[in-house]
Amino acid sequence: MDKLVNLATSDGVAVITINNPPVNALSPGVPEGLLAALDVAEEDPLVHAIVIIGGGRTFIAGADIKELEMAASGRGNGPPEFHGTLASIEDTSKPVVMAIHGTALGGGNEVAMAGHYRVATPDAQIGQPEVNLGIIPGAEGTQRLPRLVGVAAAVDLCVSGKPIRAPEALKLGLIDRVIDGDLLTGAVAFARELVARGGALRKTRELTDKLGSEFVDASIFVAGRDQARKTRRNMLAPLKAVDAIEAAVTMPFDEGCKKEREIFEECIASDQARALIHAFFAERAVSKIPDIPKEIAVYNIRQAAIIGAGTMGGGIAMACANAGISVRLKELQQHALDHGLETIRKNYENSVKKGRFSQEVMDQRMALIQPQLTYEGFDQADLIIEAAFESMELKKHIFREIDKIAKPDCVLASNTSTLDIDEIASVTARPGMVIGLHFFSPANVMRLVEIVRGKATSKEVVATALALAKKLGKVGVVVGNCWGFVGNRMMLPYMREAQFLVEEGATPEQVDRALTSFGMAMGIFAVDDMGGIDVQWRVREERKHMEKPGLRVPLMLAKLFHLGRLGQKSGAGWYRYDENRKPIPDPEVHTLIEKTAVEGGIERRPISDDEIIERCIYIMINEGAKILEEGYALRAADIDVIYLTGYGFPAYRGGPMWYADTVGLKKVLDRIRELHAQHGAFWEPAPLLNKLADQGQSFATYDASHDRALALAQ
Ligand code: T1G
Repeated sequence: MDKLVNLATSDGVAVITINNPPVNALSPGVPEGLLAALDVAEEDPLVHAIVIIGGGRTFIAGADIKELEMAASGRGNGPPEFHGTLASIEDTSKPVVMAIHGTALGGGNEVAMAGHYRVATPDAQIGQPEVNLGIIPGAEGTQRLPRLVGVAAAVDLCVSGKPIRAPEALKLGLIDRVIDGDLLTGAVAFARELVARGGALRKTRELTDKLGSEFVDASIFVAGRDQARKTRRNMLAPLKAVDAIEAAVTMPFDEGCKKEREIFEECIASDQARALIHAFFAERAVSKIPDIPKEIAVYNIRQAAIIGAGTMGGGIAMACANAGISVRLKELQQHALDHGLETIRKNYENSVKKGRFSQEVMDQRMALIQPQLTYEGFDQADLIIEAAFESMELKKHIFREIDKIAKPDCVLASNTSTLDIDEIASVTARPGMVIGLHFFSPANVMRLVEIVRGKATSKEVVATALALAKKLGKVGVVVGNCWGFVGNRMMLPYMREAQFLVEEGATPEQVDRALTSFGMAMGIFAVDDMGGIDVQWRVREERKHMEKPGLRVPLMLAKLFHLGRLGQKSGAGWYRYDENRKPIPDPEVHTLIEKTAVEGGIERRPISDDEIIERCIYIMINEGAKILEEGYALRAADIDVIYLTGYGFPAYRGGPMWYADTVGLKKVLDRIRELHAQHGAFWEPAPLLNKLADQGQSFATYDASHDRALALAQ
């Protein structure tokens, strides 16, 4: 056969191996190779059974998403089609056993379900994650899956997009055996048993016993649509997946497949699919740093040490322990250390209660966290992370101390969210080993880590930080060292604009409602209250000297701060909070805003939700463009990943920069120019935005040409 698919036969069993690294995607040539191998095996009289297996680390991880990207943007020959391949597998006259290891995802599981039997290793992951790309299964998965696992389980797998492990797949009837030993050996033995047993082959498409009926399943579809609306807010594909599975119950197999195909093509032509496919590749591109070669040496992080057991320090310690890295956790005073450790324990106990992992796993993780009041053992650490109070003087003091203690190849990191990494590094004798690791609260949950590259930070240390982020199961995005780096630098004008909007006539709850309808995970005023009005106020005070004189300053934050309305922590901020920390609109705040506006000479007027979205999102886009042209972010796509994984921006909009491309840079710029005329300097269009819009370009084309330029520069 060819290099993508090969065939080997021994003792009557043909083994077809797919070799399309890195994840055996169904790229062009793979289905064709599969068909060719099947034909040979089918024709070979010495062959009595067939095993299909993936070469390398996984079975088939789905259709080739690059092909889907082409199809979604109307390029290429349309979305891939696998009907012929699937029918050929299923209609083979000899038992076809699918041997699954690693992942069988999307088209991978659809190929597997076209086989007559499936076996898998215990840790294999099987699922239909297509909704995460804004599409539905498009290779008959919505028709075969309910026939194997029942309608309810099929709906859950396709709406959640979450894979299941082999033992659960066995329970559901998706696979027929879990192979503990060598997979291929086990699969071939299973195939031989089938030959010995003989009898008719089980074709998934002919199975109906688990389909129930339109009447019986009606409540499942209602529940499925509710689940989709609740857990995948505003997303098209999860609802469409339920429609396709419903067709499996109401239509014969072939009609159901046609219906699925129609829905699939509708989804792949949607903005949501384009945005989510962009997000998929953007998240994988962040680790590619043009001037850092893939094979560069990285420091091995086995032992970490953290300074500060507060909210951030405690969360970072958990993230390390969860990844099997032992952690020394230092605090100044016993009560602070006890409080930090108690919070960690409570978090783990909650996870055990929710069945996320066992008590035994909790104990193992707690055992990896060593609380202490001294620097004992810090001289053995491979990484020291400072997570102390956000004060430059305090951080410099700590870095002077750890610089004296740490071993030469220890990476020194600060979890600062805004302060100058170069200034912190300047107090050490090893600025090349200093880097910013900006985690997001709760650090044991949030996926984003902004990796702040200082002027002196070595390439090895940057690569080590990227590898560490991957090891912690997080997304590390390399950013430059400017105030607030990327995420918070864009957050500041966003918060400011939202506060101007309430001074001019909107209410905090109206702004938050518009933002959450747009898809933001939380409204900006709810975020403010969660982070703490005092924290915002301190950031504002620290930045005062950096603000251009004469520019408008939001008036409410100081009012709330001086009234002691610090947000959730004080029971009131922009909202009032009940005992369950539920935000309640507060007439007192409305009155305070109206009074403050009068004092500030601000005329109030009705504000539309569209204006709220434009002003809150476009100000971020404009700041993002400035960050790009100043070189503090490598790609617009990196900015998107930061907002998708750290700031609750809706994935189905692709991130702020991709969203700008979807709206059209010309349209965004025209509106920004209007706002500039109305509201002044804060809205001065970024030169890069001017240039790209005037040239009919997009941030996506900017990234492509910029990547090329950077690659050429190396
Ligand atoms: N197509 C093309 N490239 C893929 C790919 C795919 N399906 N999956 C991964 N890659 C690339 C990825 O871009 C990266 O490239 C490298 O492989 C390693 O990936 C018909 C239409 C399998 C769990 O949604 O979830 O089937 O950056 O860094 O962390 O109904 O990749 O090195 O150049 O993520 O070990 C459904 C997507 C498709 C699965 C491995 N399938 N992949 O994770 O490695 S739609 C999916 C993943 C479909 C059918 C429909 C993960 C993984 P590069 P990685 P990883």
